[in-house]
Amino acid sequence: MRIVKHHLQLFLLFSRTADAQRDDDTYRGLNWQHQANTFRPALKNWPRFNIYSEQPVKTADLKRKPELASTLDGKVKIAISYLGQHHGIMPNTTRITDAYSDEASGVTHVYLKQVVEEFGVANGLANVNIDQNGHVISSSHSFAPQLALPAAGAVNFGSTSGANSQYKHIKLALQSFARYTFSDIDPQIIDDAVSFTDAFRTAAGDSGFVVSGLPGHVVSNGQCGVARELLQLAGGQVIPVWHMTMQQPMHWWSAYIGVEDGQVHSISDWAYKLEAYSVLPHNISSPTEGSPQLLTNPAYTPASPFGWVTRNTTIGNNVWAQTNPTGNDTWIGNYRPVSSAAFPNKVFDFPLNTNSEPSTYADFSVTQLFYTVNTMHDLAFVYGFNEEAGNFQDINYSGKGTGGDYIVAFAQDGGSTNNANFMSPPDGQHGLMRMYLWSETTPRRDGNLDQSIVAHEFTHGISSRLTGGPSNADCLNSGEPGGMGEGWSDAVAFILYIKPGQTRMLDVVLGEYVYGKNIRQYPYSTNMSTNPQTYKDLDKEEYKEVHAVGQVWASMLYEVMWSLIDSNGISGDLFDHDLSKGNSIMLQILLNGMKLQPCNPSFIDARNAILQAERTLSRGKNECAIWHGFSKRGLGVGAFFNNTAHTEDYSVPQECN
Ligand SMILES: *[C@@H]1O[C@H](CO)[C@@H](O)[C@H](O)[C@H]1NC(C)=O
Ligand SMILES: *[C@@H]1O[C@H](CO)[C@@H](O)[C@H](O)[C@H]1NC(C)=O
Ligand SMILES: *[C@@H]1O[C@H](CO)[C@@H](O)[C@H](O)[C@H]1NC(C)=O
Ligand SMILES: *[C@@H]1O[C@H](CO)[C@@H](O)[C@H](O)[C@H]1NC(C)=O
Ligand SMILES: *[C@@H]1O[C@H](CO)[C@@H](O)[C@H](O)[C@H]1NC(C)=O
Ligand SMILES: *[C@@H]1O[C@H](CO)[C@@H](O)[C@H](O)[C@H]1NC(C)=O
Ligand SMILES: CC(=O)N[C@H]1CO[C@H](CO)[C@@H](O)[C@@H]1O
Ligand SMILES: [Zn+2]
Repeated sequence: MRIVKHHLQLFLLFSRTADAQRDDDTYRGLNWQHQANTFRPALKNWPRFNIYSEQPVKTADLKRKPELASTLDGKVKIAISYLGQHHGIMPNTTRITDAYSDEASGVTHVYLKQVVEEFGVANGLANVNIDQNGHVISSSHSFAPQLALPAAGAVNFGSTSGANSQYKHIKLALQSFARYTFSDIDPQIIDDAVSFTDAFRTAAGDSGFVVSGLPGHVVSNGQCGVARELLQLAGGQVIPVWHMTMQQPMHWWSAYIGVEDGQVHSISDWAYKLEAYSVLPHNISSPTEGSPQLLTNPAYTPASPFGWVTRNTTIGNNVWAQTNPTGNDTWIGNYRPVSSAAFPNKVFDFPLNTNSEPSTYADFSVTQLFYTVNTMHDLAFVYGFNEEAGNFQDINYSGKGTGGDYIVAFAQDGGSTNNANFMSPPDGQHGLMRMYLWSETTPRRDGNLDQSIVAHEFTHGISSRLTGGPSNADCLNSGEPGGMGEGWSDAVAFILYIKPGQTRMLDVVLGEYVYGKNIRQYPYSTNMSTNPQTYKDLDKEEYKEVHAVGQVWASMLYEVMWSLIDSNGISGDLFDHDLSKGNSIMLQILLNGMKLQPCNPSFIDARNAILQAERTLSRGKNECAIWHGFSKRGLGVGAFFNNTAHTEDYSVPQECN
């Protein structure tokens, strides 16, 4: 294990003394409202362009030529004519790539590609749909405007004749592709082994050649198809690109690489994978709230562009999940459930029977832990705990931050009981999560099934990496800062499970599924009798322990959350990242505040960072709501502390009264 001891930080859940395709959304189908999105993962400056689409029309101009409606050829003519009349597209600038009549619907689909000389524009596409009577029912196109196109004869692929003169450009492109996929490709290998054959044509009719003799770790069969095409860039220019297609065991890449600059402008993976997990969904915190469901492709693409699983088991870029009955530190060889589906699909569908001992549902348990940690990774990514901010990922696709640090998550860890913990070293070293069994009930219960506990543990990773920067893991270790670390973890755990319809009357207890009762002294509540904790409590002897301090901090954050929800409402799905809603604002300013605050923050530093985060996010619109939340529990404008005492204050700034 690469955890350096003096950087090691162990966060316990609680202290005994105080008592979470095609069917992937690459293919958006003919949804007229969407921009074409055939390119992924989203590269910076990836080509975005407008789609001009029409809603279905009731009448068409071509009613006058019913004879055309009886054949496919006729319908293609209708399509071409329609594009000319309605979109100004000249027939000599198009190539028909596909056309067929769908038997079931009777609709004829005509697909076209923009061409300049003989070269297709990869993202200059059109389609026209025609009903049985020859009426155009809808159409769309993303053709580059004529003005943006290269002048006649100006399209340059090094030389249009012969592959060898294009060699240096191809070499540049291959190196750039290899870098993108994190494989090494020695220029010498290209020099020595590569050969070119003029014999390649894409399904869409673009021509090029085949490059052979490439290293096996770059392309499985050593071969790569290279077609000459054009690409519209975000800025509107249309440039020559190599359209390279390369097959690897896990991927089948389709990349568009600039001829001149060797830049990967766009890349997509034809390996559409199905990932399915039978688990408690992310908004159901434990088996008492709901039953497992089979979820397909739950990965959130912007955060996990290649899905969650990189092999046939619970191993991926964000987390490796496995059992750990010995409680040891090693994970590579530990037990993991194996997908029941044939590669590249992955299906983890295992039974859960909570009436029997956890060991009987180890497969389910590891699957659940893998799902919950990945979900937390993706959600936190959406709210800014990304590669640059030091998140936990093996490969950092953005090239920012440090990779090599997926989370090692132990399910049913035998090292202890009735607890959970997380170790969070600096960016670049694995986070380590241990989930123990709980012995308060018969049969025993499994901490993995309580997603709020996993969320709590994961949040230690967020707060630890965001406070003081990704490479400093020593900012929330003990005392008040350490206590706030516990508080943030509880806070994220309750924020995740707030649902539309709930109000500030809601009291939240944590860990009830595994522990039979609240693992904290008081429920999180906006009722001061139910939860009386205030800033001044930090002076009490029993509040010297981090989880006790954390309860005070989280109790304040609970007030702030409801204050924000009272004025902004509740988003039904935090993944929507709807920053007009109270629960989403809350999660966002918590994470932004962590990035803003100093190392070893005091309550006051952290409160101020949250206020500043709000000002940056919403220009003070919610500032008073935040003050009301904090001041209710003694952290008002006049609160202060010195080495011996915390002094409460219940006031808010004048403009908030
Ligand atoms: C396409 O046809 C139009 C009209 O016939 C003509 O003006 C234009 O120059 C042609 N464009 C090309 C690229 O051949
Ligand atoms: C969980 O989220 C899904 C999708 O947003 C929603 O359909 C479902 O009703 C939610 N369940 C609960 C218990 O909130
Ligand atoms: C899973 O993958 C491993 C390593 O790639 C392989 O050895 C094993 O046979 C695979 N298991 C199944 C059931 O496909
Ligand atoms: C667990 O670690 C201990 C101490 O390092 C070692 O003696 C023991 O063999 C390990 N057990 C297993 C099953 O790896
Ligand atoms: C707060 O809780 C107390 C004790 O449970 C209860 O009597 C009181 O009505 C509650 N207050 C509100 C405003 O709900
Ligand atoms: C700390 O603040 C308290 C409350 O204002 C005060 O009574 C005490 O004297 C201060 N202690 C020190 C060492 O300044
Ligand atoms: C492990 C990993 O992915 N590291 C990469 C993160 O990004 C930087 C910058 O591109 C690379 O140098 C690392 O190799
Ligand atoms: Zn904790």
